[in-house]
Amino acid sequence: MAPKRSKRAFRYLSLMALAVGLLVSGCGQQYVLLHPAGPVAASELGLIYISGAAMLFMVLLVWVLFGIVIVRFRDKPGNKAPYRPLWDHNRKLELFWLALSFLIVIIISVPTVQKTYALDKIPSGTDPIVIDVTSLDYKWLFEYPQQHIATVNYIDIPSGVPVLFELTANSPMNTFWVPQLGGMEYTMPGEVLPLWLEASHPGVYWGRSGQFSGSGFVHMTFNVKAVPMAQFQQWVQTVRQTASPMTLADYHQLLQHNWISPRSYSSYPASTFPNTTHGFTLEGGMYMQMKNMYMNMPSN
Ligand SMILES: [Cu+2]
Repeated sequence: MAPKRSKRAFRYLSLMALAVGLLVSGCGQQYVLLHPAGPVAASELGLIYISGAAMLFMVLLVWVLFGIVIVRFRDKPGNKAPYRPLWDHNRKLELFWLALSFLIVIIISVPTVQKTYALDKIPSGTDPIVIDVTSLDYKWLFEYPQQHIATVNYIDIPSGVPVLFELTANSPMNTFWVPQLGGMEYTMPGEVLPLWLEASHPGVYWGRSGQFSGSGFVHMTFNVKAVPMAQFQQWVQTVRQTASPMTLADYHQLLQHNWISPRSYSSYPASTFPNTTHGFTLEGGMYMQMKNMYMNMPSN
């Protein structure tokens, strides 16, 4: 190729790379993770930015050094750069990049550990709304122990109030995830894990299972509708008055391997959610019983 043509090809290629870069960098509302709607998610986004910045710094540093090296040490007539084929190490340089790595690990880990512990506790002075979450095949069951109502595949929560989710599973493991409100937490048979989240403003926030759990996994989505407290109380009243109660038979229906549309129940049987202090009840721990069975097997 003639030098002039290769120069033109290079120019086209750079323009194309620039265009692709611009097209894919459009960060719209579909990237829910980057649009936190509550204090937990906002705090976690801060950590994502810190890690991202630290990684970007390293990547840019390597690219810049790479550029300098290929320009400066290129084998061309009149190049005055030193040629030292037997050079193998430099204590000062090694100390420098070792210190830099340590510094970056400290920059990432200090705020991460701080925020992880800080986010573990519900802000004091506020009474959270409690929602008991059970992941089933392939649906989400939400029980409100304070309001004595239950829903499937959707929840209403009051905005500006912390919500304490108590998470378990009566199915293989899943991950409870509402990206705009905060990070994921596992739902596991035989375990109850707490996770508190809060929506700062009214809105509808998309939630889903973050862990593949079988053929109906894709249907394990739910909307979290945050509304002002008065409207939330109103909704609870409406569910109590208009929905039908959940019987044990209904609960066993929910355990079937299928997927269903969102629905509400005016009440639910006391035995469905595992009692955290008294171990698992018969209805709450199908998979736990299996686990016990395996654990009690003779191990010879
Ligand atoms: Cu993992």
